[in-house]
Amino acid sequence: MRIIVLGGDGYLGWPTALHLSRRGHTVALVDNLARRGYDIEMGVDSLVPIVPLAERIQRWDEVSGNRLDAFVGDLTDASFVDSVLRQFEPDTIVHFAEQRSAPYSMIDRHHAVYTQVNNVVGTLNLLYAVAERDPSIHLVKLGTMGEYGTPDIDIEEGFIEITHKGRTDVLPYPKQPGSFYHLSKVHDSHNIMFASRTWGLRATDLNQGIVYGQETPETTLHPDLATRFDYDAVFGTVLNRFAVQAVMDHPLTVYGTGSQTRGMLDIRDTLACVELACLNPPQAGEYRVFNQFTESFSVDEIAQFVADASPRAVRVEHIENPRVEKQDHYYRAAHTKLLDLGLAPHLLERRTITSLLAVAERHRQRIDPAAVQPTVNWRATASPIATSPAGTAAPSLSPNGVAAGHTAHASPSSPRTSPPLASIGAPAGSLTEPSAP
Ligand code: NAD
Ligand code: USQ
Repeated sequence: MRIIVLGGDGYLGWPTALHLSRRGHTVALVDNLARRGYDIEMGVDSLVPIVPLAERIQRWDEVSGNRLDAFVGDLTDASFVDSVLRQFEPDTIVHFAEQRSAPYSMIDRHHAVYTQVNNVVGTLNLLYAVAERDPSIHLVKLGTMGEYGTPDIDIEEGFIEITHKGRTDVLPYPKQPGSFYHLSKVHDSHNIMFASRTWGLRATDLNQGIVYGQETPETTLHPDLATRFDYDAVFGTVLNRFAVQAVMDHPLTVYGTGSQTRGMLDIRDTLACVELACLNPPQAGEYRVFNQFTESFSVDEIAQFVADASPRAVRVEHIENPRVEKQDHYYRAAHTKLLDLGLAPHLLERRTITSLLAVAERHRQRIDPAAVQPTVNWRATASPIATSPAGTAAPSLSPNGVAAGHTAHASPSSPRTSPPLASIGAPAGSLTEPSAP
């Protein structure tokens, strides 16, 4: 199968691309390298070093003998999106390429607008390109369990049967997202459902829970194949953050009561779920939703798991919750559709946490203690955020989402009309990176 992985330089996109490549698919990556730009803007870095995209791709070729094509450009540029589809002619597109941090989207108006424009416009451009080029392409889109929020009834997979005044229908499940980021996913879902119905597209919306872990069978084949590991308060997710906090002898930062509960999954299961979705496409015109998580835990439970697995003494601290979210709530969400397709989950075991702690321990000297405390307050319309190491104010974002002054990733000459294309066979200079912080 010919598969494009959008967001292929990111935490999940990179290992997914390697996995699909190793499984025999012909894979191309698309990324605008915005994620590397957010690091520069925030003055943080992945705990595990990641090499530039061109080097990663070259290394994968050497290690596996498999070629990955790469298109460096921005999904908000419609002509770029269209040209990628024209050149690669995919059967399937896996779409990870969005600004994915809830705290980042809640920093201030600027970051909220950026997040929604980046995510919603990028996905809209994609829907148009698919409809115009080849409506039979299967779109596998990464959504989030956070689209549903925490209602006081069971959460279904995308749709719910409702009887109202004697009539019954199956309708999209009500959405109560908890950040402007999560809202962008809701807007995407509506746009994808509409486009599928109107233009006969086939789409799978993967409402994914919080991912933990950093190693996959492919990323461990060589240090240059590692994926990123975020532990800072803006991009780090809860279990990964707690593992790093345990290693740095920092009390685990449980927000509020810690009874807020979320669906979660191992990074290896993200890869497996995406592949299952690709291999089992929906009918033309069908928009379907899979809830992509394997277990649910409260934040307190997660903290306790990490404390129990750590060889160091770990203190759990309940700090004031910077977010506006329900803490004591009902949570029961369906997640059978991927299991029905054959998913064999990696459930959270002590050894999973032990291996995550080992990764954090290996890179302990790279931990920046200043990155750990939450800085984004949901109740304020603007939060002062820690920025570059020099302490300068957050650079404004260019329309393609990279900190001003670090836009070298896009085609420097005419990014809107001439999408940069590079493959491992192309000259090394074809893939450019934002300059180091
Ligand atoms: P990430 O930020 O590490 O990766 C996203 C990639 O997309 C980055 O490399 C970024 O540069 C790229 N990108 C962003 N906007 C782009 C644009 N306009 N054009 C081209 N490239 C663009 O995020 P991740 O953790 O790998 O998450 C991937 C997807 O999975 C996201 O859509 C996210 O919402 C979803 N998701 C993630 C998690 C999680 O726990 N990490 C959980 C549920 C859902
Ligand atoms: N939390 C803490 N302490 C911390 C960090 C987080 O108590 O140090 C709590 C938060 O308050 C929240 C929960 O842990 O209740 C999860 O927070 P998170 O930052 O791990 O995850 P979230 O913001 O929900 O976002 C992440 C990804 C996002 C994805 C989402 C899936 O960044 O891309 O969409 O998980 S879901 O949660 O199902 O919506």
